[in-house]
Amino acid sequence: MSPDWTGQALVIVPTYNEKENLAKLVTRLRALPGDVHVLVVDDNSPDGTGDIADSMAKADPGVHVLHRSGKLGLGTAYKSGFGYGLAQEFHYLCTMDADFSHSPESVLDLLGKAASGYDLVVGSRYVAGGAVMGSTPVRKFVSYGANWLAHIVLGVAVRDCTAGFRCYRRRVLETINLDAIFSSGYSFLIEMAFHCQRAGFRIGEVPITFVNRTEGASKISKNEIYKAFYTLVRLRTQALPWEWAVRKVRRLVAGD
Ligand SMILES: Nc1nc2c(ncn2[C@@H]2O[C@H](COP(=O)(O)OP(=O)(O)O)[C@@H](O)[C@H]2O)c(=O)[nH]1
Ligand SMILES: [Mg+2]
Repeated sequence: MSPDWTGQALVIVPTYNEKENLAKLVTRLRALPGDVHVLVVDDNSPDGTGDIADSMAKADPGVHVLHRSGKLGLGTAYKSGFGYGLAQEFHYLCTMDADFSHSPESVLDLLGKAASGYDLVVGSRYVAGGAVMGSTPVRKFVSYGANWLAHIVLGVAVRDCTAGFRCYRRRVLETINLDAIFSSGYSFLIEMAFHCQRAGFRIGEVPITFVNRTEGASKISKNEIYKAFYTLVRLRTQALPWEWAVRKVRRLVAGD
């Protein structure tokens, strides 16, 4: 029997000014097999995205909405979504952008792999079969560079640790102390990948074709790029004393 997630999956979609994309995206997600629910986490988008989400939620109990007071960052939007999804007893909590960079149908690939025994599944541009379409050379360089640095500096094994297209099993989100995650913005993704690996969770990747958005504007700023570098340094320096202590205890136990 193939793994089943029917009625157990929630896709968290953080939104800030996504009025061109949201209704189409939610419709495609709700058309997936297995009654995949959708949670929109909207930060009081000035373009009225929150109202679109509300009217869809009114018409379909499988659509949920969280409204926040203002633009509080991508990382904290994920955290709010996780809190909601855990309280509602979902077992698979996925995250994706609202802008169709992540194909709604590929959610099934994430869920399939998670349900087959993986704790975190990442929709990855940088594994065999993955691709990037329509991105500018600068953006490609930044994304590739951030991933390379996360690998070199932090030892993160996930090939695409800045990807926001993910599926977490609920036990991951119950185990990792989300309140202790420092990053409020895009760096949250690197930080979560790092903590999941350290906690020993089984992490898998499925190839995706990332298509740069054609509607609406990207919200990533230069500031977020600087913060990502700071996150790498911060996590590295925090991790060092801890690793030293583990090595010491291991040596003591081994008696040398
Ligand atoms: N709720 C919320 N959503 C955000 C925020 N910043 C970005 N987003 C959403 O997060 C997703 C990723 O942002 P996006 O602009 O696509 O980033 P990019 O793909 O790196 O260019 C999109 O669905 C955005 O609308 C934020 O501060 N709050
Ligand atoms: Mg995007």
